[in-house]
Amino acid sequence: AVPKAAARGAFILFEGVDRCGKTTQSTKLVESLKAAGVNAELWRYPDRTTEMGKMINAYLQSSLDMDDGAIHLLFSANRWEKRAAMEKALGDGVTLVVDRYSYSGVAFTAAKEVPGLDLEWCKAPERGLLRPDAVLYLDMPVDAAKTRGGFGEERYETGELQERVRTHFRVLREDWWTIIDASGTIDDVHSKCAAAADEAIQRCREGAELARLWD
Ligand code: Z5A
Repeated sequence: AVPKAAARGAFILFEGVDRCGKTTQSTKLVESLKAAGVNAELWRYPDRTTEMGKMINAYLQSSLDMDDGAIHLLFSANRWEKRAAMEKALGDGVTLVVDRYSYSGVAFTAAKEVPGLDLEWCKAPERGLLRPDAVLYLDMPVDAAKTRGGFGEERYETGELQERVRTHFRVLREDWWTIIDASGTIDDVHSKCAAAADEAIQRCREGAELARLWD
């Protein structure tokens, strides 16, 4: 008999405004998946470790200036440079828990309201990248997120821009996303994330195919 192909891993994405808890929850989810015997890894965008990522890091920390269109394309290229590695890991059965991705890319650039860089322009370079199997959108008013530690240290961390980012996330939302109230305790939010992740992992085990943005 032909051996059955191993199940692929799931692509589970965390999105939401700054300080809503994406890093906390994505880290916790990977720990709990590993403890349950799931082969899981934490990835994040921007990936500041690559050459492109280093330029993005310098831009975010305001030590480098760049045209708004150019930095948008660089954030996108930072996902494209990792696309094949993501696809390989998923194919090898690794579940990828990802902290931010294309939706942040589109929501942030569109929120800058630069003439010509509308939502459709922002989405264009993202088309063809892998589509997540689940988006866990941590929902939280910007005013509440602002009270959490660390807000205000990087380029985009102003209340006004974050409000517009939240509005754009709302436009980008699709009905298959899981919207999670991020104002609960870390454990409450985690249990909701873990349930949604289990469901996505199960779907992938049952043969759900990888899709692409924005098909
Ligand atoms: N950006 C872009 O423009 N284009 C792109 O394509 C991409 C990104 C991918 C860097 O992102 C910037 O790049 C970001 C978007 C833009 N700009 N901004 N602004 P980043 O992911 O590197 O940003 P970050 O600074 O690492 O993460 P964050 O979004 O600011 O935070 P978070 O990950 O959502 O939250 P956290 O670090 O888990 O938690 C924040 C604090 O709250 C921390 O002290 C926690 O202990 C606390 N916390 C967390 N959960 C709770 C609960 N439930 N209760 C109480 N306190 C909590």
